[in-house]
Amino acid sequence: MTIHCPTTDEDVRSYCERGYIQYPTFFSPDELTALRAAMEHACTSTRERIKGAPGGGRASEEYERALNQKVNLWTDYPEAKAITFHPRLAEAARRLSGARSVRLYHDHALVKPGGEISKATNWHQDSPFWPMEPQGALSAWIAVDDVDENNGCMSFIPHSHRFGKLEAIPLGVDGASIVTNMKARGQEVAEPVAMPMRAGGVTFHHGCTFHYATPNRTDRPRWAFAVIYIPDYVRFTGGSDPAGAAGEMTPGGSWEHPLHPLLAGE
Ligand SMILES: O=C(O)CCC(=O)C(=O)O
Repeated sequence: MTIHCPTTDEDVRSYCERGYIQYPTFFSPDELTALRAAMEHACTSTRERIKGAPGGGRASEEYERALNQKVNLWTDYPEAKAITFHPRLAEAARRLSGARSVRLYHDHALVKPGGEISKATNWHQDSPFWPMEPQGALSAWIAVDDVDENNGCMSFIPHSHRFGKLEAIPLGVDGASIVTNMKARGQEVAEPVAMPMRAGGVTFHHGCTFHYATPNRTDRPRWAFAVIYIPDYVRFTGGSDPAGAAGEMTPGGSWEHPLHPLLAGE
């Protein structure tokens, strides 16, 4: 099957250089209508944050002021699965990460509440939270709403993935920031680049790229959906796995498991 993937060699070069890339019109807004309905259902029902995790994987109230999150919607909602398994999206991730194939780590709805309570998503890297080595895993962040700096669009620091994996930054703690930490160590950190885009736009970012999202100053929640891809050259390092497969995988081994299905390549 031919997959019409927009990712060119120049895109791969730019992603490797900067640690992120933006596709402003990856999906049409109509392609996301069913996903949005599934996300709304998951977020307004009793659906756990992380299914099977102790206490449903509930995050602190402070954390939920930055993000209301539901992990692995693909296991419950065919409408979410259609996007999580979307061949063009997965093929873009495969090409950008220089992999022969990519597997799913997990998907997640990322809903930033609006209004006074809304908080920024602190500057952080994703990789310290992922049981993976070497680095190379990446996220596709899909704008389900139009996003800008008024309602919680993402920002990235160019080239920051080159710092490699650093410390985990708590998202529920005011002022915690990997940028502040690095500057305190005398490191030069580039200026951030904001990523406003219309619904249907997608950014990909490397697991070590510093990223942030503004608080949502509007009175409506900001809806986004992210899919995280594991390149074939990345091993499971042991420890916890939000998909619930940790006990059935070998530390140091591959991510081959039905809960981490192959999404592109072979
Ligand atoms: O949606 C957000 O506010 C942050 C998302 C994020 O940090 C991520 O997708 O890695």
